[in-house]
Amino acid sequence: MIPDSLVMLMREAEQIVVLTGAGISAESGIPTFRQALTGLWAQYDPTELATPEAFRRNPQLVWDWYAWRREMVAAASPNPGHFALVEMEHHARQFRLITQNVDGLHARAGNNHIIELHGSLSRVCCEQHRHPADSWDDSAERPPRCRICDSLLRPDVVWFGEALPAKALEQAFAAARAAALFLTIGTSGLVQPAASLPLEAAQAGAILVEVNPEPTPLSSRMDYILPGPSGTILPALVRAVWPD
Ligand code: BV8
Repeated sequence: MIPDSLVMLMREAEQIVVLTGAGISAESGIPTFRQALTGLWAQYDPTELATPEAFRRNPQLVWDWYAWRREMVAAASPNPGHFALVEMEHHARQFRLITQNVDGLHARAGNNHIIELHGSLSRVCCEQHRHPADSWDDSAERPPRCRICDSLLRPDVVWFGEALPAKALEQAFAAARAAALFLTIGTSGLVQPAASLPLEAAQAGAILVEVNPEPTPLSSRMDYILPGPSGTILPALVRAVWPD
């Protein structure tokens, strides 16, 4: 299932760079963005909820949506796909992991040097000055207020229409340009600027690999497509490349 030529390329690669999306967490039971969100949230479009406008319009609804997602992620565990990337980081000469995900599962699996393009569900800050909040009481008022400036607390994630953290973005593009081999895993390749990273890597000469059960707008640019769930494909890939 893993082409021999890809096995050789991965063994020889000076730097392996990985970009992950919501698909790698699907087998941990976390719904992807485009999968209909289960239960209470089925009637909302995530791209409508994950915006500053939605928060201004209905801060409690947005705060509650993220509280629901925080609970779901806390109850979830990394899956074999996440652990295969920890193995890959261990074996690769140089390795960079860039994620669009905000669920923190790569860190919980044991990867280091993770570039979080879109922030993290586990972090909360205030909307006015981004003062971090490591605890809050939302029994009285939801969203709770910042203890320093009294503005509303919000999740420390990047909403649609918001700029990505400059340092993370810079590190991600630098990694893409230095990649010998660039894997995109579990992403629909629809959200910018993350979706430009594989193309940036290709322009700099990287071999592109896609791991996804479905084709995506990026598929036509790939050198290798490994069709299937990352929880199965990634462990098989790591075993084929580093069998010891
Ligand atoms: C920006 C955090 C500029 C929040 C996320 C109009 C106005 C403003 C901006 C825009 C606009 N038009 C376009 C844009 C740009 C916009 C954008 O790209 N929009 C899209 C919808 C067209 N981008 C932005 O707004 C970005 N900011 O441009 O700012 C700017 C500059 C300066 C100053 C001011 C502004 C910000 C984008 C970040 C948004 N935040 N997340 C939260 O999570 O709540 S994005 C969010 O959606 C995720 O983080 C992720 O990135 C994205 C979902 O994508 P995927 O991860 O790919 O997930 P998806 O569900 O789509 O696909 C899952 C895939 O997995 C599928 O392919 C499936 O087949 C596969 N899969 C399923 N199961 C498995 C699997 N794969 C493997 N194994 C399996 N088992």
